[in-house]
Amino acid sequence: MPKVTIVGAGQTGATTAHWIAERELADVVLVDVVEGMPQGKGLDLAQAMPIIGSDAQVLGANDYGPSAGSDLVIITAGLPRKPGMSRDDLLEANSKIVRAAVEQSLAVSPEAILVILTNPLDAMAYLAMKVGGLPRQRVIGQAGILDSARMRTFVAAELNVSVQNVHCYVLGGHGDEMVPLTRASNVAGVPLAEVLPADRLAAIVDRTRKGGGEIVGLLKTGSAFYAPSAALAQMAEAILLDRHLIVPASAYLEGEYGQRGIFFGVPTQLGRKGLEKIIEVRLSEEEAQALQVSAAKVREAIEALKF
Ligand code: TXD
Repeated sequence: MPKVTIVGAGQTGATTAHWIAERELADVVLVDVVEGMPQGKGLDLAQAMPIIGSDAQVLGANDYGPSAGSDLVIITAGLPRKPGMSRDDLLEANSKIVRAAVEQSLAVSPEAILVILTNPLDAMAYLAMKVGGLPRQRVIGQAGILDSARMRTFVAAELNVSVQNVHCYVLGGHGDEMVPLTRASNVAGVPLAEVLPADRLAAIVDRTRKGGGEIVGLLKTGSAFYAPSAALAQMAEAILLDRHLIVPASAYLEGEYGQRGIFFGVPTQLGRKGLEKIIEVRLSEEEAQALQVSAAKVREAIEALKF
């Protein structure tokens, strides 16, 4: 069985371990700095496996020893937002945490692919690639699957259709300037604009952009974790099972979409080597402009990084 290390055994980390182990995608090692907590969650999850019928092994630790030889390292370690905070407010504190996580995990798993979740997402993925000295194929940030899933949920509820019939693509940085591509989004192949009145579509786009903040405002003590961890599990599956799956994710751009030197949400193809391809779709003038605004925000966060 492949091996996945999840750094950060908090809300998203532990729930990701749950999805991955339940689906028997890999053995899972949870690493966290809090004494006893990852061990306790690991043991609890391991004891759920006989009931679920999965032979995945789950284990928690405070050091990286047990994580040696991982195929995939998922980094969720870091502070989440509190109400009123933007994702960029987390930059300084989380930089140190992500840096340590990358160095220590690669020291024992030099071949691993890294998937980053920690916010501010695009800047943290950039930091991970630079600190690890890795090619862009091996570092991918999670944002787009989640943002697109939020939009899919809202559209499906509005039209009373199965979420499986709704396909949405949200690109750009993982901030409130993200860009829902309404032209490329559809319900069973029919463009959204043909099935939703313009004002309803605009309301859904707006709610999608603020989707993370909506949940932070409700939870008050943390941020969303069920949908973000489901997104991480989908990326893990695409990579470990070499699915060549096309999903929106944050990747390092080398000229695609007119951007160079930043991580940015784009349609990616994921498989055993990590990022296999960035897919370029034709954009309207308006979409291209919105992406420029979003890219400028991401660039600002990356320039603020000190490492
Ligand atoms: O779509 C996305 N990219 C996001 C991003 C969706 C959801 C959450 N997103 C971000 O992930 C969020 O803003 C945070 O920056 C991270 C983690 O969110 P989570 O909700 O899981 O936070 P928790 O529950 O506070 O868990 C973080 C854990 C906690 O147990 C800490 O003890 C641990 O990280 N931590 C560490 N683990 C290992 N090593 C170090 N250095 C470390 N520092 C803290």
